Amino acid sequence: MEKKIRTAYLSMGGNIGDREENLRSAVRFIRDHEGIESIRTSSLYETEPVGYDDQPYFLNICAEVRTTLTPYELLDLAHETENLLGRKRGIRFGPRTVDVDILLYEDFTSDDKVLTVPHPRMYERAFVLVPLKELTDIDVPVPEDKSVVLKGPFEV
Ligand code: PH2
Ligand code: MG
Ligand code: MG
Repeated sequence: MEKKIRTAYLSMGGNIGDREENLRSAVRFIRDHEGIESIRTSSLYETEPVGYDDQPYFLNICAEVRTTLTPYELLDLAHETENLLGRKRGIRFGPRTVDVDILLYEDFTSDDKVLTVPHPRMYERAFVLVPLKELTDIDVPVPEDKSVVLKGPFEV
């Protein structure tokens, strides 16, 4: 049976090492997966850390993927991507090479131990909403927020 193609939105960010190159590697790795039909990315933003102050500024982007993966398979791919880039789990909200979060997956919702979609904190975070707004007309409140600064186009 042919698999249906779904649209999902990801948030990606990091603040350790070569931040931009880490995001590029992450996007390439996701793009090259057989379950990903296409990926479209936002501009690149430099953002003030949220949740834990004593750490470097982040680079953040959002991505729209068209995928045949289920939400849980997409989550596995997000974790594989983080592992590839050597992410070590440490302080909650603390420094990381790359974090890949599922924001939205069509009209799918879940709130179990493994996956919460929509992402529970996305509507509070300018570093998510500002790049997300570039990719979709869905109704997201976009804060006027100096904590998020456009760095320019993001090219993979
Ligand atoms: N991710 C976090 C916590 N804080 N702050 C910024 N600016 N960007 C992030 O991607 C980020 C954060 C937890 O995932
Ligand atoms: Mg996160
Ligand atoms: Mg995460």
